[in-house]
Amino acid sequence: MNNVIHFFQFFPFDKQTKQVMIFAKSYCPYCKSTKATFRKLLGELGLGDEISFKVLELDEQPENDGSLIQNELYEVSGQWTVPNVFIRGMHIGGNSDVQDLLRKEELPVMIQSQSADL
Ligand SMILES: N[C@@H](CCC(=O)N[C@@H](CS)C(=O)NCC(=O)O)C(=O)O
Repeated sequence: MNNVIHFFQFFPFDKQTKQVMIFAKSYCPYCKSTKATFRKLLGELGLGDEISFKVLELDEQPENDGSLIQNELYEVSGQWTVPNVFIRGMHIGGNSDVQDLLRKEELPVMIQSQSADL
């Protein structure tokens, strides 16, 4: 039996759990933008301690685990590119989606709202 890592090991699908999960690649400029956006926003909202913010760099995983996780991400979300962002287990999309939500002032709401609102 091998030790294949599955992407779902990295975040709970419990919508009550306040978590932002970003699948990224360390060299990807879109990922850098998304990570910076969330770090800034969580800081501005004073939620740095309250919300778990996780980043998994696919290109820094051992062996070909990153590719396997990327395949699974595609199966689950229909999205192949990174960043691939989830809030409370809900698929949000890539950097352009994140920046759109930020512009429309919907991102803070999505981060803060209770599960019933989503
Ligand atoms: N429109 C996408 C662009 C993302 C994108 O093109 N990411 C590149 C890496 S910089 C990618 O995932 N390429 C395919 C791959 O790395 O497998 C977004 O806004 O997130």
